Amino acid sequence: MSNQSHKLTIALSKGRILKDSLPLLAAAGIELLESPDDSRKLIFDTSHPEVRILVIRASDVPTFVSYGAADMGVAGKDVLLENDVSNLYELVDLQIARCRLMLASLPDADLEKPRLKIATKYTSTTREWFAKQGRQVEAVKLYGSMELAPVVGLADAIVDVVESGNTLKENGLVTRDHIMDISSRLVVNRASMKMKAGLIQPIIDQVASAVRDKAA
Ligand code: PRT
Ligand code: MG
Repeated sequence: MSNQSHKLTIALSKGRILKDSLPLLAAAGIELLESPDDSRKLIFDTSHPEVRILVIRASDVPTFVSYGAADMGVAGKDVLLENDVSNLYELVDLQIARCRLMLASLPDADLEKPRLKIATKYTSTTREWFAKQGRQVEAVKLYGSMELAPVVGLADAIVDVVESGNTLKENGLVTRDHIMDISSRLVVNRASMKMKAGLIQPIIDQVASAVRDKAA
């Protein structure tokens, strides 16, 4: 268990977000004391005596931060769009874990037909995007392996994030539309922002400055 001296808790997720967030947090004097890759622990102390890091599922980050179980976190815009973010401030576009939210299907699929069925993790974003074009679609919620859905006839198309495009290609799918560009954001609990501004604001400033340096 972690001790109680921690004043600030940051939620990250294993994988690309953790890997790409760590150099940015290091610029704010926050470094992990051990690698989460070699550990089954979920809470990690850092070089900053007042800061600890939680390593959780990517899709759970907005929940932990919304409820104040973490004061801040890093989450993909794709995940934020599917969650209630009314208790969060989205403060910095970290320009990491970048990808594109795409509509994809088998090459010959007719996407103009009525009652289109779309398999996706991103049901709200999908319905909204089609609604903006005056189309109502059936969004079939999946938690993974979206690429399989058109191949086995579960859906006409999928909406998923794409990086290299290899996953689509290996499953015989082609991109049909580019819905939006995605990157990860630094989010802060609204109450924490007020109560812990002295601790949080310098971290935000240093992280934002590290993002600018990287882009320059
Ligand atoms: O753990 P959990 O299932 O809850 O979440 P997760 O699997 O989405 O977590 P993670 O770490 O994989 O993704 C975290 C965030 O990274 C996402 O919310 C996105 O904002 C962002 N991101 C960037 C990606 C990708 N690139 C990406 N390529 N998230 C997922 N992928 C998937 C993609 O859907 C495909 O299945 O990776 C696979 C490989 O992609 P290709 O196109 O390179 O083949
Ligand atoms: Mg994943």
